[in-house]
Amino acid sequence: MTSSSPTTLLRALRDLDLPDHPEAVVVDGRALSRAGLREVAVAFASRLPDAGPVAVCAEPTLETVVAVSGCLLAGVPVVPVPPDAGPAETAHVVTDSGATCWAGPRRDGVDLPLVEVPTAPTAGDRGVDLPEPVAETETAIVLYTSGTTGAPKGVVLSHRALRAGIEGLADAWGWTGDDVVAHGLPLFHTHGLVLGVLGSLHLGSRVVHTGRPTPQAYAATPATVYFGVPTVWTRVARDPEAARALSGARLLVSGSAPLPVPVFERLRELTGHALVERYGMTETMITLSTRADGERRPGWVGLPVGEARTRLRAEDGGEVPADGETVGRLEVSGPMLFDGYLNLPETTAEVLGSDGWFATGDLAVVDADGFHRIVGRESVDLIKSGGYRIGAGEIETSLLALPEVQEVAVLGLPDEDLGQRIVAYAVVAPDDADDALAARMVEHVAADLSWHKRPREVRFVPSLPRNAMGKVQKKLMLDVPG
Ligand code: MLC
Ligand code: AMP
Repeated sequence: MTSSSPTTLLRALRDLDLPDHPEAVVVDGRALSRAGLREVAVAFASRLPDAGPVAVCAEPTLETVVAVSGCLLAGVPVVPVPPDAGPAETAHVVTDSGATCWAGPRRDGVDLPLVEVPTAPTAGDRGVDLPEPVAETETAIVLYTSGTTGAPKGVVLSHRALRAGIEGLADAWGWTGDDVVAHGLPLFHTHGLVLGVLGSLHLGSRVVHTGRPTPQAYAATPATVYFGVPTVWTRVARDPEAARALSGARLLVSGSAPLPVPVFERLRELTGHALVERYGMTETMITLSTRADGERRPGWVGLPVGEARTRLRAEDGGEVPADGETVGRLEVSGPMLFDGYLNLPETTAEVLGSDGWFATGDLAVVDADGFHRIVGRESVDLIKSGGYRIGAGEIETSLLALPEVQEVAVLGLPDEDLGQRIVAYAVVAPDDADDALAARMVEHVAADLSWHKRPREVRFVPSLPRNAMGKVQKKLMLDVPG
């Protein structure tokens, strides 16, 4: 085993060496200072029955922040579970991760021991020692994310990966303890949890979770840095009053999906800010970003962040010229990469080479200055809707469980608000093809998988276009107007 330095992740929380604030972390209107958070997080960790992993029902609450922080301070792997995950998805995450206990609101079908999450110290909690830091190569978090087929995969990220990713962003964005970060994103993904919350607890900025990320909620939350997925920014751009309220910010940052150029332009008019756009993945943290002190170019995601390195490969594996035009497959390397997909060594080996380069599945161009533009994804089966990554395959599998559904193909169609909206093309008996079945299909996915994976639309079709091998020709379907 190679030796590794002790983790310094969550430095500002562990060391309490930067100025504290009574509202260092605010979620849903409830606040903790950093010292207060450290005390309850350590108390939570002391209640854990064993070395985990700990499944945390990651509602946007202070309890989620306490539980996740406690696990990280104690070096116990944490597994955030989407709070709206249906029984099938919850059971998969709990079983696949090998979680040994559950924190947060109970969910049907989960029979793990429940660990209470304190948000105020009780007498017995006082004076619990801060755990010694684990090696930074240890697993910090397992984030479940969709692939093109099958159930979500557990992305294993070490303390080192999170720290390297966050520190890269500190450099790119001039992000310091003087900042106040505001966002209203879910606390079970990279963007809202790892960057918004853990980034702040590492760098010492205050962080305010706004609740649902509405334009009004952002406008009502004073901050220096606002994070949003493009859907959030699209909605802000349609609300001039809310947009203008953000003019005094230091940075407005967009990521998790492509920011439409008209939204960039409209927000520049309304707020005076050219948004910082950054590109990342659950597997890689944030790879590319425009810089606080550099050029912001609409439609482009900028330069490698921190120690991240990128390269573009042609279909034959050859190099792609840095001419700003030739499209290549984007590959990434650096200390912020994941360690692999949990329990899936073969799937991991398909994308993460022994040379340390990870094939993202995204297509990009790079110009002579090293500026990158993301052109799209190689597979039509990975959908981004509202910034959520959703596999067409998992929705198809879920829908095929309904006896009426004979065949189904799920696509992400362009959508002004969500970027892509999930549309299910279903073959059913003519007598079954009615609104009631369509509504039941939507409800079925929302309950079986999760709310944000539900199709926004169901289209009944007589057949699906297939090639000679019987494979559905989704690219052909995308070209046909609905
Ligand atoms: C919401 N609703 C529900 C529900 N959840 N109803 C029943 N059950 C549930 N579980 C209701 C709401 O109350 C609301 O009703 C309506 O549905 C719409 O809610 P919404 O929250 O506005 O949903 P929607 O419009 O679909 O979502 C837009 C969004 C959301 C932007 C808020 O997509 C979102 O939070 N996206 C963020 C995804 C994300 O963080 N991705 C990062 C991945 S990490 P009503 O009646 O009030 O309208 C990553 C790496 C990187 O990508 O690079 O960052
Ligand atoms: P996730 O694992 O949920 O983080 O999703 C990662 C995917 O989101 C990437 O592979 C990209 O396809 C997409 N993505 C993230 N940020 C951007 C961006 N700024 N522009 C375009 N696509 C993005």
